[in-house]
Amino acid sequence: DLRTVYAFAREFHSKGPNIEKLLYGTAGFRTLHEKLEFIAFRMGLLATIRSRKFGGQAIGVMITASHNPECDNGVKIIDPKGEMLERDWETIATDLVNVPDDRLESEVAKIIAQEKIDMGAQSNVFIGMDTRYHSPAMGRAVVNGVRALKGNLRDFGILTTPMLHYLVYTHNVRGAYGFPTVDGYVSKLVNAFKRLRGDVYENGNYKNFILFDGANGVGSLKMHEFNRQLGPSLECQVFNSNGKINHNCGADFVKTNQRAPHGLPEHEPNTRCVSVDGDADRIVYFFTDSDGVFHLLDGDRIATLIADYLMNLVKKCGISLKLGIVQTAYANGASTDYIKQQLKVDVACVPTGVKHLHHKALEYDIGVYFEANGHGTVIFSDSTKEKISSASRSNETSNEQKESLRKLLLTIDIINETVGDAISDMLLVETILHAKGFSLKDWLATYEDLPNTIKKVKVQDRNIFETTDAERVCVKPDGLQDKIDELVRKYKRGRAFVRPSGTEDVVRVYAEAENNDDVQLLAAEVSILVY
Ligand code: NG1
Ligand code: ZN
Repeated sequence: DLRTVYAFAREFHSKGPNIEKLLYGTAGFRTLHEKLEFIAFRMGLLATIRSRKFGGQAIGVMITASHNPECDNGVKIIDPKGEMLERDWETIATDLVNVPDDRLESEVAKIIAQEKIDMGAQSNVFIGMDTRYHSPAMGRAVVNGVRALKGNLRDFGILTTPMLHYLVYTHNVRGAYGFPTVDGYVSKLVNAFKRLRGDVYENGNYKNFILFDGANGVGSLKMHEFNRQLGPSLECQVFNSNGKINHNCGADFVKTNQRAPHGLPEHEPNTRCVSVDGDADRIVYFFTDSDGVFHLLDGDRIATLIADYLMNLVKKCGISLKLGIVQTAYANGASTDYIKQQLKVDVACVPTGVKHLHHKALEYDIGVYFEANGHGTVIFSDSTKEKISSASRSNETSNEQKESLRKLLLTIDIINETVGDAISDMLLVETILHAKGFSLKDWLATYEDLPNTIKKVKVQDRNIFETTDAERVCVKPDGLQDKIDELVRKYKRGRAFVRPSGTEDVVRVYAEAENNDDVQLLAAEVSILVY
């Protein structure tokens, strides 16, 4: 009954006179939390309608602003296969959020008509949220949206973003991919991890101790649940678990500032450390060496480590599969060279935002995709999985090959293929370092990063900046790219690009060059052009 919807909106979740245009961006809607309640309500409506379109398959609504400061929040929708919301519906979501209160009713009716939704069909909305203090209020607004359209819902409370993706997907495939509960998720990952590790927890330079910066977010809470099941196989000491979310800590702080987070407990030099972000879908590794020098191992590193490991494993299995790595323009130039020249693996560059990376990775038998900031995962095509399981059943497969196939299958089980997942990525990296007998120093030695920096520039209107070629070339304003090229040419191994952020009201300037002084100069010069 659309009258009820309208009444709800007016009374509890009014948009009011707000006319600021809001966009469903790369991470859904994200802004100051005060501005978001009516959006959460409307996303509750939309998720209910979307679920009916799929005959009652679960649709997820996640309340989080990920690595943003505490004052921000956000809301995004998860599609039935655990993927990000389909493109066309991003536009529908944007339109729904931007109509004034008195047009909400007709806009909802329009969507129902256009999408031919049977409003008598089943509907299931799964809700999850991060640990921000305003997330429960946003969650209630989503609940009200779902109830207004008489949908069913399950509120899972505090969850990591990747957990909600997993729950939506496993529910819809009726457990084929794993048991559709948080416990089922933890067990799936930990069981595979333990079986790969075996009884020998340490190997060569690999020690089974790690320091885990939870960014004062949901990752720290959930890591405790993992720890209970991991037992002695991996000793993971969690810190930054109850302060202000992302404040002076977490993956974004560490990557952006290229320094260790606050709150790091006393430890031996060279100890393996990780930082995740506020909703635990991003991870970076780091350590401080015996000279007190900080070293970062970011998403590019993780991608190359995983690709190298999987390629060798596939080779040993005696099957042939095409593996590719997908990066964005933010990938360090040295990592791209290493992939091409040393790993000799296909590498693609796509625009920022996980959905672009995910989409491109689908083109490979095994697609490894990571943003430099540590957001990413690996996906295996259906035919790849079929090849692997039929090879492991075949009489022509040698025992040695069967052992490699067993490892490959377990590795797939550790991976959350639906979306980047900090904890799953960590367990995978730990498995690889253990198998190789690597310390972080050994891993770091595979290639040398070019010095680099990302600057934020506040501009009057970031929408005047337009890019092409996976954001590496700026086509508007006119002439800007030529000036950037001119600057870049002055620096050895120089590279720079500018693009408007999709999540903050800034233009981002990236620069890299052979030495740090050059990087700072180049970044400053390009920033002045933008400003
Ligand atoms: P924007 O604000 O569009 O640069 C940031 C990250 C992305 C991605 C999104 C979504 C950088 C440079 N950008 O996007 O990689 O993670 O947030 O959260 O890190
Ligand atoms: Zn995140």
